[in-house]
Amino acid sequence: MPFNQRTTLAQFLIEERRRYPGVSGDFNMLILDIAVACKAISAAVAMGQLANLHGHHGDDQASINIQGETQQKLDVLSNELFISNTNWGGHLFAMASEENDKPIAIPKDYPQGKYLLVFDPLDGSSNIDINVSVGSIFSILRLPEGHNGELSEDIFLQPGIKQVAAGYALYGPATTLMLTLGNGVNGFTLHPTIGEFILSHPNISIPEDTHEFAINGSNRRFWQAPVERYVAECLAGKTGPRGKDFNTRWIASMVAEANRILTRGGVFLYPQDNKDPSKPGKLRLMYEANPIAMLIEQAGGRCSTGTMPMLDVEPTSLHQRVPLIFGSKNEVERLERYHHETGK
Ligand code: AHM
Ligand code: MG
Repeated sequence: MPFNQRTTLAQFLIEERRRYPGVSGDFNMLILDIAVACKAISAAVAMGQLANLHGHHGDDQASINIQGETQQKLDVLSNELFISNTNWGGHLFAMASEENDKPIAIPKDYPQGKYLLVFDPLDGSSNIDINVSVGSIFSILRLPEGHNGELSEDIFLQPGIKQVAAGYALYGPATTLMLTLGNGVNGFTLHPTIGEFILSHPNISIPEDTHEFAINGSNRRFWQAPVERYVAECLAGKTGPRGKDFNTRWIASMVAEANRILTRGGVFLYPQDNKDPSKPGKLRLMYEANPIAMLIEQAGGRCSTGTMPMLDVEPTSLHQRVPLIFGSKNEVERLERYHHETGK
């Protein structure tokens, strides 16, 4: 299709906004700023080894983030790009990132706005050095009514159902942006020479059934009964209780798994297990599970902790971890049923 018949991200946002007369448009500018951050990160990731950005941050003395994980050089750069491309526009009151222990203030030189931006600047970054897809995840919340103007962690602690928008950019063979403004999910592909995100996947809908599931099988000895049962039944294939063969997938890059599921269905599990009782799952609620949950549910899929809908979880801290199950509706509902049946 010729370029002049394509819808750019800016055009898409403006046309969406026209449906709600009287809105300020601040929000559109924020999404466009996030898109610029993602393009900058995409460019850095695409340089690969040539940019000398592979490996750990801090030379020989690798630095460790709040999660206790080693920061890659590209984690640090991506975090800086996310912050510097979104903090100046006057849309945000504050931000929070996977890479920062505390909330991030807007510099005094810039006006403050009414939104909060929560993000994981480079998800799946253990995959950078091996040239496997990584991505950036973001969630937008409103500053709570009647806040006292103080920057504290508390203002971010809102359940996922309150998200105004969410999305991710995936830096794969093509760079794509999946976006929900609370009215379905639309996918955009970065045109590499024009430098615009172009609407390529309108109104995404996840098939209700699937024969693909993704879980890190190396944790099997720690799984709890409902997950053990679900996986065993899938692996039993055609002659087992499910009566069909399943494929397994594990990319170790959640954005890439989410993208597969938004595109052709499937189910992803990073459940609570018995490995470390202090950690209820590996992935983080505020900037991994919640934005993915909003996208998946807006596309007709389902996202759950196993025992409750993800979007209803009341957060207690910015970096809290949560069991995460998402994907094709009938599979996630089955997993929820198994959890309820075993009282887990
Ligand atoms: P990260 O935010 O530090 O990159 O960690 C999150 C990633 C997810 O993208 C992925 O699903 C998971 O960690 C992989 O975990 P594992 O190393 O257990 O396979
Ligand atoms: Mg992450």
